Amino acid sequence: MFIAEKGIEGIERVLLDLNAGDHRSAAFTARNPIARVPVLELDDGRFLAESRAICTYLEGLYPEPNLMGVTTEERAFIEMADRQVELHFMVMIANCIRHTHPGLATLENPQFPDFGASQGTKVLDAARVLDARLADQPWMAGDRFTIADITAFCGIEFGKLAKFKPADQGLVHLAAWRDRVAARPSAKL
Ligand SMILES: N[C@@H](CCC(=O)N[C@@H](CS)C(=O)NCC(=O)O)C(=O)O
Repeated sequence: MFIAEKGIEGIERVLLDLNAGDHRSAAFTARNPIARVPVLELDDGRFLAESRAICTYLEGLYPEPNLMGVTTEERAFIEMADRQVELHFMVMIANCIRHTHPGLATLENPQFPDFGASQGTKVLDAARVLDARLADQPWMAGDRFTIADITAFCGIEFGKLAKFKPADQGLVHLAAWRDRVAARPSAKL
């Protein structure tokens, strides 16, 4: 989604089948020893993992449209919003699904369903905080669309596997924000 928002062309996409264990192959762990996607292969043959690190790199190469902040102050506040939605919203959604959904049993072995359920409760608490934030501002980090919106949107879309829908919870601001992001061309890829 970040690549699409930037309009970057020419990055070849290689899809892996995680349930088949493609990311645990020797060929892939040579690229990222912790066996996680995504990984960006640079022209000089090095491999860059971690979504946010990849985004930082692409933001440097393709500064427009800016998604991570221009001034030091703006960069810091966008990073704060992005890390909050990643670590205190998306990770809980991921853990809830990874520990409760049968389709994730291959990746999360052993699963701890009680832990997953507790994470699901915390997702709702975090979602209420985000809903309150969006009552006062149009986007996750303030008055413009940024990487924090991409991270939160990916979390919410993943959350569908746990039947988490902001509208069903009465989170009207979060639901309206989600629909605004979903209408962007980058969300349709
Ligand atoms: N912090 C990493 C997380 C990467 C991650 O967990 N990716 C998942 C797919 S969304 C994965 O590779 N899962 C493989 C597994 O759980 O074995 C990032 O932001 O890139």
